[in-house]
Formats: sequence, C-alpha cells, structure tokens
Amino acid sequence: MGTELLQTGIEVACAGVHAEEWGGGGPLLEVISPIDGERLAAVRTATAEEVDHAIAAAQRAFVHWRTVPAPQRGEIVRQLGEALRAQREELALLVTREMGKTLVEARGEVQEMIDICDFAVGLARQIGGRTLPSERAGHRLVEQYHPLGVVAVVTAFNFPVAVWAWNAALALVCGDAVLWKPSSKTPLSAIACTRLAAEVLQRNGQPTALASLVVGRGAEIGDRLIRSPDVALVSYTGSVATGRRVGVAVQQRFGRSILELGGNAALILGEHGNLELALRSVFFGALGTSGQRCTTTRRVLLPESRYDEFVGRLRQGYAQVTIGDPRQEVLMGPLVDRAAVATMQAALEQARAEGATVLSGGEPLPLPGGCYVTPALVEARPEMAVVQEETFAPILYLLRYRTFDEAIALQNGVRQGLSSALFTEDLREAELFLSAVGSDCGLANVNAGTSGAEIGGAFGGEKETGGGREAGSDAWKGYMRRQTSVINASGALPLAQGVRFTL
Ligand code: UN1
Repeated sequence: MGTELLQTGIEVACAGVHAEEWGGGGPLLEVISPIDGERLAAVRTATAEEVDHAIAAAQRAFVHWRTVPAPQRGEIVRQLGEALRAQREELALLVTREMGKTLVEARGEVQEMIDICDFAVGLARQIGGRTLPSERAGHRLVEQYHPLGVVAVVTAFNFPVAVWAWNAALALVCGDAVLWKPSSKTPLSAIACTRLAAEVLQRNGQPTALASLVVGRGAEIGDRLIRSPDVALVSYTGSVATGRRVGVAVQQRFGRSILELGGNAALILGEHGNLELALRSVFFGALGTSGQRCTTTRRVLLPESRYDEFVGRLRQGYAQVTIGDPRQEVLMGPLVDRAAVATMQAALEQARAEGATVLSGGEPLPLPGGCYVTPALVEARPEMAVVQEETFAPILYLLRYRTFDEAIALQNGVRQGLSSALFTEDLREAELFLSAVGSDCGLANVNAGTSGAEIGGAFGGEKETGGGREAGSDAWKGYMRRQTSVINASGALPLAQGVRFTL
C-alpha cells in the first residue's frame, strides 16, 4: 500500500489523516513540486474533530503499547527499519520531488531514518535506570523510566522524514504513541512513511494509531495539538517565532516539549587550519539542501591573513556550482517555494542597505517553477542585523577576525546556538573551542563542517535554538517518565533515632 504513493502514482486526493483509520474531512491542500511547479497531488487535511479523534486514538494505543515489553517494541521498530530499507529509493525520490533537495541528499535523509531505527532496536534492551545506595538500612533506592504518553511530532519541510524518524523510533521503543504533524509543504513524504509504519504495526497486531498523522495548517491543527492535555510531549522543529509560541503554550499546561529551532552556524578557519578541508566543508555546509538546514553554514570567520586566499578560492568554487533539477547530478536544487526566493531577495536587500557587499550570486534563475537561485557570497560585518538572523537560503556571510578569542566571541555572538565548526591544526585552539569558554552550541565540530550530524549523538542546540535534544546518546530520556523509588526490603522501621510515638 505504501508503494502506490511512492512510485509514480500520487493520488488525486490522498487521505492526510491517520489514526485508527485514514481520513481527512478538511480543505484540500495542493502539493506543488519546487522542481518545475508540477502539481503532485492534493491532500485531504484534518478537521478539528479529526485532530481530537487522533489524539484520543493515540492515547488508547498508548495505554496498550506501554504494556508491551520494550524488546518486543524494538522488534517492531526493527521491522519498520526494514520496510524503510526496502523503499529507500522510492522514498528518496518522493522527498526530492516534494521539497527539492538533491537525490543524493534525500537518500542520505532516508538512511538517517534507517539508522535511527537500528539505534532504537538496541536501545529497546537498554532503557534502564540506576540502583543507588539508600541511606536507610535494608532499603533499596532505584530509578526507573516509564513510557510517557502521546508524543506529538511537528516537523519542518527541510527534513521531511528524518526528523519524524528520530522522534518516532525512540518514542516507540520507549512505549509512547506518536502523532505526526508534518509541514504543509511536505505532506506526501509523511503519508508515505505513515503508510509503511501502519502496515508494520498491523502485521504485528498492534494499533496503527501508534503512528498517527494529521496534515493541516499549523494555525488550526498544530494549535489544537499543543494545547491538548492528552499530549504529553510536543517535539517541535521549526522557526524560533513559532517555537516560542509552542514552548509557552505547552509550558502553560506543564506539558513537556523538545524544541529544535533556528541555527546560525559559523565555521572558523584557524590561523593554521587546513584551508582545503575548510573550503570543502563550507561548500557542503552552505549549499547542501540549498542552505535550508538548521545546521547550514551561514557565517565563515576568517583570519585577516587568510581572508583573500580563502574568499578567492570560494568565489572560484561558487562560480562552478551546478544548479538545476535535483534528480540530475547537480550540487544545488531549488528552494522549497517562491516565497523562499522572495525571502532570500529581501535578506540580500537588507544586507546591502546595512552596508554589506554581495560579491556574487543571489539572483533568481529563469527555470521552470521559479524556485531556483544562485548561492550568494556576502562580505559583511558581524554586528549587522541581517547576519544575526537565520535566513533559510544559500547566503554565506564572510567575516574577518583578528584574534582567536575574538573568533569564538563572534561565533557565540548570535542568539542561536545549534552548530559550529573550527578548522585548526593547533591543539590549544581545538581544546579551547571545545572547553567551557569555547563554542556555546549544542554541536561543536573540529575539522568537520557544521552540518551532517550523525544520529548516534544527541542533536540539538542552546539559546534560541530551544535546548531540545533528539536522536542518539541519552536523548531517549526525553521520551520517558522518570520515577525514583525507595523499597523497604527488610521490614525495618526507618525511623530516625530518638523519634518516639505510639500507633
Ligand atoms: C535540520 O536542519 O533540521 O546535521 C536537521 C544535519 C542533519 C540534520 C539537520 N543531519 O545537517
């Protein structure tokens, strides 16, 4: 069933709601490919009642699922990984058609889904607490992790499937039910993944509402999700502005949230760093996903002594960037839609108005669909307002620094704190960068670029990035309810000495 959508056959009016059944009684949502403006499909969105119904169905599924032993839950996630493996190419093509990232990158994104499923399978046998020394004789002090409840996963268009999987694979082995609200720009990839997950669950006699889906506009659908007391955790990936609203609304009811918001990654080239390596990393970091990753390299910090050489080489490279249909062998596909092109133009205008110099690029290209641009190189100063903002487009700001301390201060001198990178051969610089007074980001790489985070580590960032952690390491703890217990194993009266009373 999943494959129908994945091959050519994108249906006329796909059901965009899945809980116990498929549905979608709300307005139709048109899905337009940024590759050439082709209308891929229309999706039937969720009504308010359907959202409430999906939450209730997910809650019912959770009440059952939390009693299934975690290793068995892991086995089902293993099968989900297998289903994704079998459809790797079809899913990648769908992601590319729907949001325009190159096929190579889309394959990488699907691989991240598979990898996190593998990771979660092992995790299913390891989610455990600690036993600690009790201060009372004959007592035991233990910590346990229990399933949490319904997890709403709200994802962005730039990683339309991987971010769901980072959350869903963990949440499922942790014993939670997942309710997914994908970006309205990428509902088809979400429908395809949900179909695969539902098939796996059904085959195993489990409620398909464990992998529920509601497609619809954030303002209507998303709002209902974040306010519902039956949603234990909201994992939101998206803009700082929306994330702030989500965080406050969830906190208002003392729910839990994981926020993955904007980034503004800088790459520092050290005085003696490997220029060749840094250059290649900037290429991938700034141009990958057409500059629409949270981890995209947006700022390059260069020492005065190496500025001209680095910028010269970068300009040469940028002049050769191949741009076009992301199903072909190109380095950069389109932006996600025309609005993104307009946003990029506005940012460049603002940069010029603030006194920055656009060295090259930034022009829209006259290709079908109207979503293609050339990547921009901009000489700027760190304090410019435009440099402080995250513009989801291939704009790279070139900045100078004098001392290494200044480079770190500039790298940290933005409101976002997701990703950062330093290219150096100097051990002291590397250690300083990774120390308590170094990078303030959730991700800090040495001699590796700002994007391309592996699923094995915890992914997320500080400050306006929101503080959430997803994927590897101990991020699973965010999806569970923690409990500390004292167990009197001896029957001894634990009364403090000198306390006397009669029952
Ligand atoms: C994002 O842009 O929201 O590190 C996630 C990377 C990817 C994930 C980015 N693994 O670029």
